[in-house]
Amino acid sequence: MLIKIEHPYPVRSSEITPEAQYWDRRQFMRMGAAAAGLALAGCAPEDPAENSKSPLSALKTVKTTNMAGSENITAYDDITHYNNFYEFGTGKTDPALNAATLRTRPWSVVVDGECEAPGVIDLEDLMRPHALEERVYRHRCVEAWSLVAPWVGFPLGDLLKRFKPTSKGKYVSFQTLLDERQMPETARGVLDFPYREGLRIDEALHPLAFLSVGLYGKVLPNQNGAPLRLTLPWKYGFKSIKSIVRIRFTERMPMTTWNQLAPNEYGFYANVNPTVDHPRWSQSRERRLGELFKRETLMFNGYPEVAPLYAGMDLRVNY
Ligand SMILES: Nc1nc2c(c(=O)[nH]1)N[C@H]1C(S)=C(S)[C@@H](COP(=O)(O)O)O[C@H]1N2
Ligand SMILES: [Mo]
Repeated sequence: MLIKIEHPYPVRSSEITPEAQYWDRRQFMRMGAAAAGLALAGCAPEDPAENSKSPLSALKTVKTTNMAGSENITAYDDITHYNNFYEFGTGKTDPALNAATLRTRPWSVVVDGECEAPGVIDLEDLMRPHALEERVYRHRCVEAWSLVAPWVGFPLGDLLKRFKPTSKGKYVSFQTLLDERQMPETARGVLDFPYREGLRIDEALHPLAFLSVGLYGKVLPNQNGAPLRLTLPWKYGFKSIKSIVRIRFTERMPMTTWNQLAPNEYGFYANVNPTVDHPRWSQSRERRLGELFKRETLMFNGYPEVAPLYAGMDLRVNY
């Protein structure tokens, strides 16, 4: 991001969870603890979520979709200890250290603007109509690190449609909680808090756009944006706003935090695009957390199905 801090990530390749192991684990769990316990004790695949001794509760999902091909799923410890969440500090390990002060219950979200059914809705009521599913997505930060994570949540569009956006609802804006008592770092003003993000309505309704409430089969850790965050796998990470308290339908393109701060560096669209460099560094390659060598960054982060959203647009201008 704007504040570029050199923070070489320690490579611990032993912590990579090969995809096969994660899926084996899911099968293992489906077999039932009683039968599997005896037969497979000692050779059960590692479960990084359990190894982390996460006290977070497990979430029931109806299906899993792997949207990262044969790529390894990043270790739970890496996904939860290398974060951007400036409300808890600008260092990559700060959110894991500091986000325990965030209170995620009770939690309510204001939905308003250009829609027929605005309201303040409690998180439980917000989630109730939605069956939770698991999506394995690539995530690419504008700072050129990346990861693959198994998120739990539901499609953003399913939620938005419940509020019946009107024909004037051409964009959706999102806002993060701002509470200095829970987020003491926000007093230092490194960003113009509250953190804000936005999407064009057709982007928000695209089936890939996801609202996450969990990670690795469990409730979302605070540092990853509990209790509710966007997950937009074809866009740079900063679009995936965390700890959302407000969703607003608007007629005009909304202001967003990074675009407002440095419009020449961070566009509104922020689609992952290896052919358009950041003014201060290349976007052609990335380093996956836990891996030694860089890999090529893919157009739309490897999600070409979103290309029709941008048909006819010059992606050099609309970066
Ligand atoms: N509220 C808020 N949301 C945020 C950020 C932030 O600083 N504050 N950082 C963004 C950036 S730059 C990235 S890369 C992702 C990181 O998500 P992760 O920590 O779950 O990997 O969160 C995004 N959402
Ligand atoms: Mo990012």
